[in-house]
Amino acid sequence: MKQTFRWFGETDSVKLSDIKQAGATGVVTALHHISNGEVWEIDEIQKVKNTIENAGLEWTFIESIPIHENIKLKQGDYLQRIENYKQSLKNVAQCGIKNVCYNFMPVLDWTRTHLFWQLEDSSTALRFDKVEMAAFEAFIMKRDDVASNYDEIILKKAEVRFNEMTQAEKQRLEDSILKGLPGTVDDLSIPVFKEMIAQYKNISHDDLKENLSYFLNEVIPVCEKLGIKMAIHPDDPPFDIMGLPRIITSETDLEDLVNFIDSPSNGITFCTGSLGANPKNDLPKMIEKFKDKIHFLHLRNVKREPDGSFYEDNHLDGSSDMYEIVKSVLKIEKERDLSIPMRPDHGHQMLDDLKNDNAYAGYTAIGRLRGLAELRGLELGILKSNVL
Ligand code: DNO
Repeated sequence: MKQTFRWFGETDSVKLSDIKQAGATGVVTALHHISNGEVWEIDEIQKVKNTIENAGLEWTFIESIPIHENIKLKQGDYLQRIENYKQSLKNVAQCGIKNVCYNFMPVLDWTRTHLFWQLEDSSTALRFDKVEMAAFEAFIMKRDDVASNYDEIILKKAEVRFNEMTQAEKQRLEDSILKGLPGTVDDLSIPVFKEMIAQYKNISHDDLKENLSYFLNEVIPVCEKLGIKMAIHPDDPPFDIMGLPRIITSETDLEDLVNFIDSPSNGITFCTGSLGANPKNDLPKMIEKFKDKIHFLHLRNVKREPDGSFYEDNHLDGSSDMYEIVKSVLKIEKERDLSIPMRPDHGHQMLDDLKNDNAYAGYTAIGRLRGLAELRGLELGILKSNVL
């Protein structure tokens, strides 16, 4: 696997020199200062690329060029937004970057209820608590149709939990969901958020899939000419929240995706954390099935709980068998005779990073370094033990 690390640019308290010390050779980043839907200009791309290369690293993957809501909704100025997207792809290719991650999640990108949830060893982790999510939707957001996403038992528990929460806990819940996780686009307020969600009122899962298919049929032929690989990130969490359709959550969804347009440019970011939160996903089997389509790997491990909640465990712990996952990856790499870019996704806030008040949730240096080091050791162990 090609070892990479995500970097959020000059504002990131994790520096490129830290990434180099972690032993990664590649950087994953984006032009975070460009508004969603605008063109990425060549000089802006080149500036970031030079900074990365001057630190002795390579810009391996763009994560992400975000998709404008009007494209997802296929409304308003979506045609212009698609043209902008194509132009950004041409510009990144001209700068020599050929790998692009994106997602097609409506309104919100990844979502958690706790950003710094304390574990037994005093490190902190990201957590998605289904009961608290239901409490947010029912009592903070006051969504009309909460019963469409949650059963009665969860809603009852949510009511009890909400009544027990302090004001500070309610604020933490709201901020965790709305204030924009690293890599997401906006900080949102409840009224703006509700307006954005309302736009999806009449959009079913099939409608959203059709809009994704339309978008891909527009951009993938351009990517093919440019030699760009697109890699969709699965929805996180992999089920509907806030009444919004989530369409990349399972093996069937990924099958649909690859069938939208058959092309080496139409691929997948295989995120073992997002897909692993759905107990029905057999990750090693899916890696084998989509072997030619996996262009990028996010390796992390969630610990699932019976009610659909989960938290992010250490990379080798949690509910997914990381040994089997990495073994499957190494098998397909051998068959394809290439190294797939991988990043240790998220990590606990631990050791000295616990003192960093500006830490990006999930993206502290030491927790990810631990993850990368463990995964690197696992890879070496598998390669040396002749089990492939
Ligand atoms: C979370 C990330 C996501 C991801 C986007 C890709 O850590 O994996 O924010 O970058 O969904 O577009």
